[in-house]
Amino acid sequence: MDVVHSALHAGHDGGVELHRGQLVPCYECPARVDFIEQALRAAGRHTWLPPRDFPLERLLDIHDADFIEFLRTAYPRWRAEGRDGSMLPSGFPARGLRRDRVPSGIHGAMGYYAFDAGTPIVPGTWEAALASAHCAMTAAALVTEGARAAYALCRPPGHHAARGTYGGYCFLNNAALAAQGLRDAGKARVALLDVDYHHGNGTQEIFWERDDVLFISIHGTPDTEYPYFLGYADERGAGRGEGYTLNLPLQRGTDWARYSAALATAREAIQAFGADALVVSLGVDTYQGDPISAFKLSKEHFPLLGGQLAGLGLPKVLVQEGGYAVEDIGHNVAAVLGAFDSAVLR
Ligand code: Q9C
Ligand code: ZN
Repeated sequence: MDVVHSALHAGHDGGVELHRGQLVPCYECPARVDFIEQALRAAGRHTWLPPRDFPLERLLDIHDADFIEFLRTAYPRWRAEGRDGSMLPSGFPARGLRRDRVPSGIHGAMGYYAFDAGTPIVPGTWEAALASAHCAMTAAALVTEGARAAYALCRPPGHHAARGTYGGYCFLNNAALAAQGLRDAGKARVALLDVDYHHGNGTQEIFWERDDVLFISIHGTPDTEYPYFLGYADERGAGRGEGYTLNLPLQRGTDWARYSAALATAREAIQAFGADALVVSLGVDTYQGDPISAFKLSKEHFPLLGGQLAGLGLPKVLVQEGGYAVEDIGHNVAAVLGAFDSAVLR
């Protein structure tokens, strides 16, 4: 399978996050990519490609222009105040506060565009996020040019990033950009299946009112799990998009039996939709060893997950999202991709 990868991810490093009341090194770290790369190179049947370049305007199909401008200039603005280290916000426009104007100061602006204090911006963040988005867009281009499947080794991840907000370690919505790329190249109906442990709130928001992209997410219930404020089963889309969002929230402790039942429901919905292509937001933080998640999938289940996805028989763009059990992330990603490779000819 084609693997699209950029070394620029490594510049997004050294950040701290507010985690359960403490500042800790960000769980979303460069070593994640090193372990994935190692495992995929050991598998030996992948073609490694750099991302292509795309005009900045392509981001504006998915994100607001002021948000892109904020991300691009955020760290220099922080530096201009004489600060270094991680940029983190300390206040948000919650209920009762104004969100009709963006404060001119960097601290207020950060709170306006962020929705958590767990997503540090550091000097290399913008370049890394842009390269990550380009990896996903390149993978989509490869599929529109005839590849049966392509994998974007995206870091930072993307599915929490919405039209004009960032959080959950995500800045640009890589999977949404890939789906848009498929649409622009003539795939009429695109299914986007999010199997990351956390609800893909950003992707859901972006496609909420669209009927050309079906969004399905299987995730830990927001009643107890991040991002807490989106991802319930009664969220089904609006306007033309009504019925084109499907949330399958599951309890903490969910095992493969329950997980695979939700996966079967997702597969049926993708088939009923009549998708021409599939984007997978591939988080492997459903793994039992994940330090910030609570599902019970073990190593033997990732080839089964891959087989279920591959068996849909559609052109597929796989986009890396979460997975924080760093030592095992490579094994689990390679297990999913391995199943794709053996099923690709079917
Ligand atoms: N430090 C992805 O898997 N952290 N994002 C919650 C606050 C947010 C996960 C605790 C977890 C986001 C792409
Ligand atoms: Zn996640």
